[in-house]
Amino acid sequence: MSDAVLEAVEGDITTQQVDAIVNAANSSLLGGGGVDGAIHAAAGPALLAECRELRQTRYAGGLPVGAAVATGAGNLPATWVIHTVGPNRHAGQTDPGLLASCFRSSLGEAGRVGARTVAFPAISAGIYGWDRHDVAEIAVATTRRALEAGVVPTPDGEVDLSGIELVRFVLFGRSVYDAFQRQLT
Ligand code: AR6
Repeated sequence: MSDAVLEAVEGDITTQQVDAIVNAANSSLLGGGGVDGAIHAAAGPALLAECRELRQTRYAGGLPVGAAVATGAGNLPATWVIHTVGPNRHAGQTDPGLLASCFRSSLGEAGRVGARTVAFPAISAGIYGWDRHDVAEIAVATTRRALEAGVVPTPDGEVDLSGIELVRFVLFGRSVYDAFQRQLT
């Protein structure tokens, strides 16, 4: 049984004082709009340089939907940015398992690097067109299940999540915040 705290706050993920923030990226890892654009703008060029390096090495073909990878965080208060690619509903990616995988894989990366506190945005609830209620339900249920299991399977083996003390969902706007808060109470 995990005693990690799960909470929702309304705010900007780029200013969070946590060990790792999760980025709702795209497969290119080279930036975009929404929270991805905000994170790259606040982190500065060091983040983009690390992402370019990943594209030349481990993820030459791009980061797959549902996968996650951690980098440093440039000028952000966080130590790590964990990039994940949510399913794009506008492109027909409607499988909730892909979205659940984003949360699970990101927690796995957090565990792997040793992050104790992690902030998530509402992955896929913006440009990628998912309903905020569906995102909130999948995010909270998947996170609870992974923390209770205490481990997540990853392509490189099982990762221990017992060091994670806090998962904070950082939501832009009242309606998304309310959707998450409903799942947490
Ligand atoms: N802090 C917290 N949440 C934010 C912030 C912020 N600074 N900015 C936006 N949001 P989106 P997606 C919210 O579109 O749907 C990018 O171009 C936003 O209001 O950022 O996964 C990528 O490169 C919404 O509730 O991500 C991809 O191409 C949530 O974050 C694509 O968008 C997610 O919205 C990914 O689309």
